[in-house]
Amino acid sequence: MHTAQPKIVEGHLYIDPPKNVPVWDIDPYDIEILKNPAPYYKELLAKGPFVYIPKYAVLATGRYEAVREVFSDHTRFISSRGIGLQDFDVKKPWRPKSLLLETDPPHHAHARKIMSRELSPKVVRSLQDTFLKCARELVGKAMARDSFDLVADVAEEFATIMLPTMLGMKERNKKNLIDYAAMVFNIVGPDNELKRAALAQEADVVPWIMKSCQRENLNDEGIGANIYKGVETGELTYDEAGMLVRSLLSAGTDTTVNGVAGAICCLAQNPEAYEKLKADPSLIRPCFEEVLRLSSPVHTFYRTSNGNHEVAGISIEEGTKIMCVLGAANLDPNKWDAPEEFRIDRRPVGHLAFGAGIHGCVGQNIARAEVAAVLTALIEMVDRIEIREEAAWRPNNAIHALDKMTLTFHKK
Ligand code: OVV
Repeated sequence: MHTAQPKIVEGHLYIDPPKNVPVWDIDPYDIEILKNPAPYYKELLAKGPFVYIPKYAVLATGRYEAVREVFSDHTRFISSRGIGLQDFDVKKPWRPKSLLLETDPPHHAHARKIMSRELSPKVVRSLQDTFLKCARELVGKAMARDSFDLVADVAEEFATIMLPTMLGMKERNKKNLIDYAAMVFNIVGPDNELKRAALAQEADVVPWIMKSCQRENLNDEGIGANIYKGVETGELTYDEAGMLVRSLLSAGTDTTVNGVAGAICCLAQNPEAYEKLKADPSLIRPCFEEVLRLSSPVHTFYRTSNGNHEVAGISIEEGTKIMCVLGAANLDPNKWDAPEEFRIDRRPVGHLAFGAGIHGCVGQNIARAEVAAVLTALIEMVDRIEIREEAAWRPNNAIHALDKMTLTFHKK
């Protein structure tokens, strides 16, 4: 006699559509949707707090209130089973789980405490001059050219110079950092071309990343060495310290690239906003919050329901993967007035670009300081941003990523 096997879809348990939830026959990972998600976000928001997507057997939400509730309740909606489509209780993860992203309390709190300390406001302040110097150099170089690519020449350069500098990495390898980031974020998606291409790169990229996380490949001055100090005090094992450094490489590259690129892209597309920013530098920080709300560099992450729970009157079965569409939540008209408008003085408190709850981005103050440095350099030096070739998008299963945008910086 054989026992019935549970049905598995995309590495997680199959669930039937819950009662009262519209079934939506769509592939949110279709390349065209990943490149231009706005119409999909609109439809998702219009359909109600949740939809069931049969292709992946998941519940999806883009509504601000529902996404916030799921993200804020780490006891019901957990991360240790993975923040992508795959359930780590069903199928083994592709890499050892992150001690930060893919854990729950109480383990999570220990890693989080160490990382918050190493990325504290004091650390951020100590890095400000370094960020500004690099920003001025890159803006200057871009300005000296007739035209340049915002992504490759400014955003990727900035992120992959600053990350190794902060961490104290002895070797900088732009390509490996960019490729690893693309892998990590594509792999949280479904078994599509993007995920398969990412997995195929493993042998070329992962050994270098793991090597770079080792103590001997970090100098004595950076955040990396500071994390390893926890080994001496007995707060961490050597391997755990390496894993926390790995988290910074995983989470600190693509997010920063798209934070920087997103900011300059929005300002290029909205010249009146750029004029306003030049006239009032105190808008630099609110401007970046608005860029984050409008562009949501991380567009989608999941949680897994660890029991039978209810959100917005909908029953959610144990083992359900909940697709939380941050990009849609940041455009929800129930939350934001004229959500499609870029208003640099909006001050969009509560946007979900950095997530929410205990897993909210631990590097967010670093990100803010980095982009503030870039925008400071920009308004000091650049009078006008001209678009030579409009933005093209690089499809990714979790990142709304700019691929290329050709610009000219006109000197002040
Ligand atoms: C992709 C990502 C985001 C945030 C954290 C991590 C990875 C991690 O590896 O800890």
